[in-house]
Amino acid sequence: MTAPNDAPRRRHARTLVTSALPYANGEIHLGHLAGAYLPADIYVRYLRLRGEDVLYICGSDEYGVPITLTAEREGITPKELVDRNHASIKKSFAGFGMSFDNFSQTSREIHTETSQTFFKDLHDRDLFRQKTTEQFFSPSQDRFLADRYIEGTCPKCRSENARGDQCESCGSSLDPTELIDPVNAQDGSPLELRETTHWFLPLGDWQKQLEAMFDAHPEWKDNVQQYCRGWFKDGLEDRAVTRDLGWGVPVPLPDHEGKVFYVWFEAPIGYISSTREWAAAQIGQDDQGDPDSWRTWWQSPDTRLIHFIGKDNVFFHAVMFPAMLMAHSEDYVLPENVPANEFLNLEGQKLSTSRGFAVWLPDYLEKFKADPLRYTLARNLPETRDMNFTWEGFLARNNNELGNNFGNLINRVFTFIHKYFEGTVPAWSEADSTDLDRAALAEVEKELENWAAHLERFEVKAAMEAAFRAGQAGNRYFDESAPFKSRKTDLERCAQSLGVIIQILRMLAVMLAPVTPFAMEKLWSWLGMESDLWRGGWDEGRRPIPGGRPLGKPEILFPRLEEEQIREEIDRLQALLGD
Ligand code: B3M
Ligand code: ZN
Repeated sequence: MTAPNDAPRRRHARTLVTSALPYANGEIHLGHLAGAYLPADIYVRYLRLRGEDVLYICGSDEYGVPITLTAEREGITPKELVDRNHASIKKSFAGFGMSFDNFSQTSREIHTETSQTFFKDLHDRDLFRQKTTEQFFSPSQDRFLADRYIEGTCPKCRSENARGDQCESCGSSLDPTELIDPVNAQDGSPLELRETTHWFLPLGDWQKQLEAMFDAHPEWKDNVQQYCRGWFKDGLEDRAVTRDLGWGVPVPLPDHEGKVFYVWFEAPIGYISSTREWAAAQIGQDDQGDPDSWRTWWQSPDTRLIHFIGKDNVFFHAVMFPAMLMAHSEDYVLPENVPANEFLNLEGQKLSTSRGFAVWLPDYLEKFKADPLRYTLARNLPETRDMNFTWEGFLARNNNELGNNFGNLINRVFTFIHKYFEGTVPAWSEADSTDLDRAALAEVEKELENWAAHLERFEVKAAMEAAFRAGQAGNRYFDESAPFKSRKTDLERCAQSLGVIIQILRMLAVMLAPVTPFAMEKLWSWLGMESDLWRGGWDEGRRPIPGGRPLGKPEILFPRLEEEQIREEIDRLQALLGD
């Protein structure tokens, strides 16, 4: 049997996958996971299963005003704050099973150097424009203020607490100079307008090429295509790439004291820095180590670059960063796809981190395992519209789907074989198959193909539906072929049925591996598979397991959860809603 959809994928030699760099100003919550992280990890694990060359890059995004303010509030330095948050984010991601090849920090030296060199390349070829504008300066804090830290009266609705970027009362988006009586939002102190000079990337210069990139990718998701087509229609504007701030990568030019890169200029370059850091770390670990091997991943035309993001980051990944890559004097690859997800709601409401209305990953991991959350989110991914997470839904997915549909089947089969067949795969053969056997195997194989075809198109939710249907087919076959009955009447028939079910479990292990990797690594070893699941396990997963092979002793893979275990979580969220 030929593997599905090989042709389009094999044109590429390798795939570089990135997930949006999480902002190091707090913890990861479920909204983040469902947007840029879990779908990417599932996709990467799928490619590894297929034996493809893939590199999965991420890191924390550590500059910008909110971090300075949090650090000031806590009485620590910004570097202390981001180091602490980075460590904690990294730990939570590991607990959740995120399989990054490298997870860096933008406050590291390698990123300073990479982003400064990148800037110089464009600057020295005159691709930026310098402009002088007037911006609000706080004499009491001795710094320029970002728009959202300026407050005043809204010129449109006269509400008194409008922010410099927008008025929450009437929803108008504002320029801070439009505010009546603007003051420093933090301490109410007066402001002065001062002239300041900044560098801008004229995105309009790259619009034609950007549009050509979009034309070449009609398969990109509607949300990405539509947002960007809208911006092209209005005409792309110049975007500032520098700011007057103390916490950021310094602009590497003379007479630029106090100027740093705008976070959205340097953060995407963080993907490159993190790849360089990975390449440097390979030296000594493998003989091929070469500090320049990062170039293969970014500059070789047979690399496929995929950015997983939330929908609020579309502009920067589908327009701004590609324009920067086009502008660079070296040939960088452009994104092959930018799978952007919509938002995840919680118990029917918008997440709000400021109100504490969210579920944070470290809290979750203190009480529950990673697999059930990965599975529940994967079944509810906001791929084409906003989706909703509820604790009741989580309980139901865990008990009914992971527990009943998959876990029980696996457990019953293994226990039965250990009890009556000395723990080895019962003698079976394709030649001895009945119509029922053949139909069941064909159905599960079909779902395995559907599963792979969906993942090729970044349709993780649909892939999980195929896996679920395959589990249902397995259960139906177990009930209909009824080895628990034939054991007493026809031992050969019984052995044949169990042999067939082992083949079904082998395919289920493949389909569930990317979403519930902790449990499936166990099942893979119980099945006596020899290959590394994450280095081309797919091939072995497609080959029949012969009779006579010894099987491992099973344990419960997906323990049931009880209502009282989620009660506390529901009550905490309900209390917040009541406020
Ligand atoms: N840090 C995501 C966010 O906080 C942002 C992503 C950067 S990716 C280069 O919205
Ligand atoms: Zn207003």
